[in-house]
Amino acid sequence: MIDKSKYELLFQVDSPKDIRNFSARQLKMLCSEIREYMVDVVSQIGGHFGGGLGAVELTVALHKVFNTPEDKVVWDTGHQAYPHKILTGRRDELITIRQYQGLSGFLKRSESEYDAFGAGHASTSISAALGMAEANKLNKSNGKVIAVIGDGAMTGGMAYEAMNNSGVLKSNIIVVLNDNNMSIAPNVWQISNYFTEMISHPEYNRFKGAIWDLTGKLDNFGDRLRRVAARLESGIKSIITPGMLFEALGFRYFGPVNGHNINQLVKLFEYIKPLQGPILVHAITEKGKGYKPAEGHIQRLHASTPFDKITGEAFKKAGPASYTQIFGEALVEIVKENPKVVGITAAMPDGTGLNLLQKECPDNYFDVGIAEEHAVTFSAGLATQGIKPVVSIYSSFLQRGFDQIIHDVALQKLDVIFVLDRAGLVGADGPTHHGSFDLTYLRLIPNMVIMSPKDESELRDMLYTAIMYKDGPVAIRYPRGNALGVKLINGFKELPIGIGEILREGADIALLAVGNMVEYSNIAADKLEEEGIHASIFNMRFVKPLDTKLLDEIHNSFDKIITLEENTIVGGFGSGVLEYFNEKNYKNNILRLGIPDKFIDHGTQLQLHKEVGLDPDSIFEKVKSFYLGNKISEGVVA
Ligand SMILES: Cc1ncc(C[n+]2csc(CCOP(=O)(O)OP(=O)(O)O)c2C)c(N)n1
Repeated sequence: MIDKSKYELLFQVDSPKDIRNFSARQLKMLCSEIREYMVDVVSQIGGHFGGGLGAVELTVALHKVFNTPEDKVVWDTGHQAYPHKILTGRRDELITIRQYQGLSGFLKRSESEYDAFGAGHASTSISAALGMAEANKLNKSNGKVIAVIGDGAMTGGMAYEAMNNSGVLKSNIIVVLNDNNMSIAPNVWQISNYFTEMISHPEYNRFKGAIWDLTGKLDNFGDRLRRVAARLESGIKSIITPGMLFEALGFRYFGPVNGHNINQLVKLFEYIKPLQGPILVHAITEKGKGYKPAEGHIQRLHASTPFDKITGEAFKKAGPASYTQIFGEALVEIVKENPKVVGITAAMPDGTGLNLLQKECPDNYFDVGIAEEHAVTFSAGLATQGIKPVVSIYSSFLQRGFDQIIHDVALQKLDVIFVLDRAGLVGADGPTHHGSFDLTYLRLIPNMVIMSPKDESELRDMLYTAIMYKDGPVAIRYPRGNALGVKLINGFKELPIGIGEILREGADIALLAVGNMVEYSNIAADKLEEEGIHASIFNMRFVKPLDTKLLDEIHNSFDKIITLEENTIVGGFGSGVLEYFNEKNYKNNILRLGIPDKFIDHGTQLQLHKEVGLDPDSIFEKVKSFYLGNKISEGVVA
């Protein structure tokens, strides 16, 4: 699949040690071979793309200059680390990335000693690197610690908390700001406007040129001149450079540098390597650098399914519209009728479907940056003034806003609507991105209404119901991927809060399902029929408040009951049913099916559903065994 013969250097590099003696010419050549290899691999199997292409020179320069893995490079978010994986002994395995049992698409400490810190969620690198730098002090180690963070990740508040703390501690930490002016969508980082203005200022460029002339000659002069030069440099910079913000936080600022000039980067990293205290290197890069079809389409090629190498066009799979699309369209319909409704995204307009609102009703649309916790409290503020915020955040990213949901929204009973896309197992992005916990972390919050649609038509109605509800926060959660393709009716229907429905009647066993598990239960029930087992299926719709009237009826009619949810088995829907039955002293046999209490790796959604026993076939087997009184290997029997 990969023609190795066209690579002159790449297949000689098995670890960073192999590049430490490379000449300037070889480094340049290696960079272009890494790019070509990334295009070769990712076009075949899909994956994150633009960020890695933009970080090639940074990666090579860091591994050339620093003594990794003893020196620690902490990559923020981790999607841009493909070149890092290629250089650190995982070149041949790259073809397995994001595939079941293959390499992770992000950083993973258990995968390589070069992955200094696990990642997947943004804005964590500086905090982690700072911890390592302080640990070095305590351990009396001289190891260097470098955090590499994108301008998108710099929109997350945690980065500033960590920088502030670094400045106070005066830690030996190097932060490389990989500034390509893009998040997944165009970045909403206000500071980048300031940078752009300063960088294009002629006076700044004159001074910068002079400083670089001087620092370029430093090797020929002694330490004293180095110190004088550093003072001069910082004196001038404190007046005019774009680094004033960082310098105010206690960082020495170097930049902006061309993040694609490998030799300049190597020189700079060699210069700063012996320096003490917090340092920030500001590298200007281009997302998708070096791959023509990505230019201008970089949003699409942030991460891609397999694509045509020549045109960059993704090979599309046909199928029903996604839940994301249905939600995005429904929200536009609602906002057009009711301009008090607004949509909020945390840097994921396309991923959440809010790009449709951005296009159709830009005044009702907010992208707040990669700042989920801020998104929640911002929405709470909007709600206090009679605006109806619909904040759409992936289930796993909303974990960031947990306290804000409790303290700023629910406690004040504010009408904020949380729309959780990517609930359940998301597939190739793996454990950092699985939406395994939301039913649990939302269910414990007073005043919260939680619903999950069985199909896209119900999603539309749930969104409308949430808009009409005026008694506090509502959460709607649905899975990644295509909906069922059911026919949609015009307009919306308001659903009664806390009321489920019976979808199928059978006297032998009751299946109580939420969300996508309703359809899976249906498929399993068809198979059970063939074996003479008649299951009733209840679409519970609401995880909170539970339909207790329906639960009472189910208690009266069935001995054996199974709950199904694509959420951790701990504390979710099934737990809620158990709690209710316990309160009522009901003694039915209950089996809970859900995601087991462990982190689930990556793979396709289908593979992962099979792995955890939540695909229709496994459900069929489990229901049958439970009904027949056999031992159940997965799932929890009360
Ligand atoms: C907490 C969190 N929210 C959202 C995301 C989704 N996400 C992944 S990469 C990315 C953009 C990152 O932009 P930047 O840091 O500039 O890196 P680039 O890809 O541009 O190199 C976003 C929003 C995430 N990984 N973590």
